[in-house]
Formats: sequence, structure tokens, C-alpha cells
Amino acid sequence: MKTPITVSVTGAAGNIGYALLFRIASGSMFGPEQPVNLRLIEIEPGMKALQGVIMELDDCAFPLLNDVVATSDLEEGFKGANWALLVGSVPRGPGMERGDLLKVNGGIFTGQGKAIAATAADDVRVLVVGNPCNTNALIAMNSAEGVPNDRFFAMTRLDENRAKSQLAAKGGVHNSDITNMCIWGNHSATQYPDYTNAKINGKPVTETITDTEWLQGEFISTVQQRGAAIIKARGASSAASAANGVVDTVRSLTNPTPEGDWTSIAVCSDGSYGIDAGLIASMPIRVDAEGNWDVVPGVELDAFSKEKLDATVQELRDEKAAVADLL
Ligand code: NAX
Repeated sequence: MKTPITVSVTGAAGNIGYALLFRIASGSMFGPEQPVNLRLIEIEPGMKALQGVIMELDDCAFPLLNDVVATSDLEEGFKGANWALLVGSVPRGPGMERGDLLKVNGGIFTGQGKAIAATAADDVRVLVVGNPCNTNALIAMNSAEGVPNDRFFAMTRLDENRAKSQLAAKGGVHNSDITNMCIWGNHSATQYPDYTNAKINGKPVTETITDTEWLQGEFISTVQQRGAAIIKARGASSAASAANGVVDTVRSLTNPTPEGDWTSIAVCSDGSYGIDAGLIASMPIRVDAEGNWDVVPGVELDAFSKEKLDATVQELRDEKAAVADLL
């Protein structure tokens, strides 16, 4: 048997966890030949529900699922992890300010960063999903001494997929006809889905969709507000599509990017595109045949795009300032 890949998942008994674990165990994430170990991390109140989820995993008799561990001990949970998927976080409660939320979650991600540094595998890669995911990733990265910054990611793939689907519907084409869709900045309502560089069948989006008012207005706001629209319609936040975004992100980071295309992942900025070095910001990423990722250089940003990018980067700066004592 191939050596299993060990995947740690926090918030494993939550909604996204429930949609995600079965995708990982079935082979969607690492392919049909690759066995996996799951190390599932929950806080104490979530442990009973987690046992139920594990019973369901057992009942799938997945051929690729080698081992499952459930724990609320972080060092135990991240032991030997090749991938740490940080999904769990504290939701914003009534009357809670964004700054309070940043601090509460900040405490969680400090501890998780330290535990990852202490017990994860040497090649560990960390994908943060729990919100506010960019800043949570920033905190985890700064707390994980000895783990290189380029191993930390925050998820904007769900936003990218949402943007592709909106463009496809408007343009009367298939999702797979849309390439080069980049979400810039923060995974929040300030994110910038960049239609100016996206392509439909290899040509600028504006050749198919000529309604600039829609592109600059409704398209962007629909993508930015899609999470809230789903809560309104479903009575619960996006879970299956978020889990799918996690699967897509890991697949994109472990497989070469198709020629000429890119994908959106929030990574530690090196200062590209005027984004302060050290911020975790979403930008266009390519992955080579060896599995190394790079920010795509030379993407042109017009005045409209620059203004949108500035706004979302400013929000990331503000978030960073709010948790400065944790960095
Ligand atoms: P749920 O509330 O259903 O589940 C969260 C789970 O995390 C719970 O079971 C809880 O017990 C657990 N948890 C809380 N603190 C923990 C800790 N310190 N260690 C381990 N587990 C802990 O939320 P769910 O719908 O699964 O969403 C999870 C997170 O994903 C939220 O922060 C949500 O805002 C975020 N999302 C991020 C998205 C993205 O694109 N980056 C999109 C979807 C989603 O909104």
C-alpha cells in the first residue's frame, strides 16, 4: 500500500466537516490510489457529534481510509499531519464586534499554529477555512515557529467558483469555459472578483459579456454577498460548496496548474501588486510540476481594479492591526 497522507481537520463535527470528511475519505482530494489517515479535532462539546460522524465514516467502508483519530488535544490532533485543514472557529455572536471576533479566534489560531509546529510532519501545509480566514491564517503562520510561511493558505476558492458560475450563467457558457478568474484580497465582502483578467474560451470576458454595468456592479456584489444569500435561502451557511472549495484548493496545490490559467488562494504576500509583504491575501497562483506555487507576475490591473484591490488590502491591514498583540 502507498504511504497514507495524514490530514488533520479542525471543526470536524461542524457543517463543513460533515461535507468534507467524506470527500477526503472517498479519494476526491488526493485521487483514487492514495490512502488517507484522518485526525479529527473538535472542542469537548463537539466530541459526541464527532463520534457519530466517525460511525458514518465507518459505515462507508471507504477502501482508501486507513485510520481515523478523534481528539480535542491539539498536539495529538496535528501529529504527523501532511495537511492541516483549519475549519473550526467561533462564529460571530449577537452584539459581537468584528474586532472581538478577531481576538477570540486569534487565541484559537495561536494555539493551533504552535501545535502544528510541534507535532505536524516536516512537509505540513495548512489551509485555513474558519473565518476570518485570512487573518486566522496570519496568526497561525506567525505562531508556527519553524514552519515556512509559504506553507500557509487561506481559502478563496469558493469565491472563485462562485464567480465562475455567475459569469458562465450570464455569458451562456459552461463553467469550464471560464479561466483566469482571480479573487483578490480578503475572503470577505471587500474581496475583488477580477472580471477584467478573466477569460471566456480564452478571450476577455468583455467580448462575451458586454454589460459593463453588470460586471462592475451586480456581478461583484453577488459574489461578495453570496454567503449571506445562501444563509437566507437555506437557513444555514454554505457547507457542501465550502467543502468542495477545500477539495479544489488542495487539488490545485498538489497538481500542476493548466497552461495559461491560475487559481485564487490567499498566500503570504511577498509585496507583489503593492500588497504589503506578510499579509495573507488572495491573488493569482500557479503550481508547477514539482508542486511549488508562485504568484503569477505581471497581471495588469486597471484603475477600477486597483481601487478595488486597495480597499480589500486596507481591510486586511486593519484586521492585522486589530490582532497585532497576537503576532
Ligand atoms: P459550524 O459551526 O457548523 O462548525 C464549526 C465546528 O468547529 C463546530 O463543530 C465547533 O465545535 C468546532 N470548533 C469551534 N472551535 C474549535 C476549536 N477551537 N477547535 C476545533 N474545533 C472547533 O461551522 P461551519 O459551517 O462548519 O463553518 C466553519 C467555518 O468556516 C466558519 O468560520 C465559517 O465562517 C467558515 N467558512 C469559510 C468559508 C471560506 O470560503 N473561507 C466559506 C464557508 C464558511 O462560511
